[in-house]
Amino acid sequence: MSLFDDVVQKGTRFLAGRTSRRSMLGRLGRTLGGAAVAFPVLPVDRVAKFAAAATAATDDQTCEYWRYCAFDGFLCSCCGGSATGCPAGTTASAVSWVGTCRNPLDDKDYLISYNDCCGKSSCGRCTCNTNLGERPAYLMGVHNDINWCMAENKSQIYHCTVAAIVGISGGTAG
Ligand code: ABN
Repeated sequence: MSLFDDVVQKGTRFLAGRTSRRSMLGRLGRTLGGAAVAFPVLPVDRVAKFAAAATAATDDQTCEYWRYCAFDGFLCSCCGGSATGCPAGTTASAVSWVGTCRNPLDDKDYLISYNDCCGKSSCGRCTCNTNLGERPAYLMGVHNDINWCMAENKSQIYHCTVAAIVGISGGTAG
């Protein structure tokens, strides 16, 4: 047996005599756990997740778009209109509800007016129900769970909903 083999064998026997398998596993587990905390795993995955959330917040055809924070209905931007414009053949309800949404691009709060678009059957695309700050019908100005086409409109048929900025916290929107 070479000297190297002899040293390794003695060292291994020494360790084996003093260490149980369970304590070895425990120590190994603690080392691996510590490494996971010190060097967080999957950094690329986290970056991708934040990037996707940021993109959604600025895409007006997703419910995550920042202006839709108090939304209830179908996004007109998916129904032939836009975030602020009713599709052809429909008109904006005379009565709206409002919400206050934070724009992630400037970190400011904006007053958003939501109008139902009336005159065609339900669009059925891009359902969105976010309801931030929404209240029951005793506070009509912030109540969204109702067909506002029923209020003083040529047609009472609901199609989709638009979201327009009407003010900024601490001033007015330009
Ligand atoms: N305000 C949107 C809406 C329309 C019809 C029914 C419920 C909610």
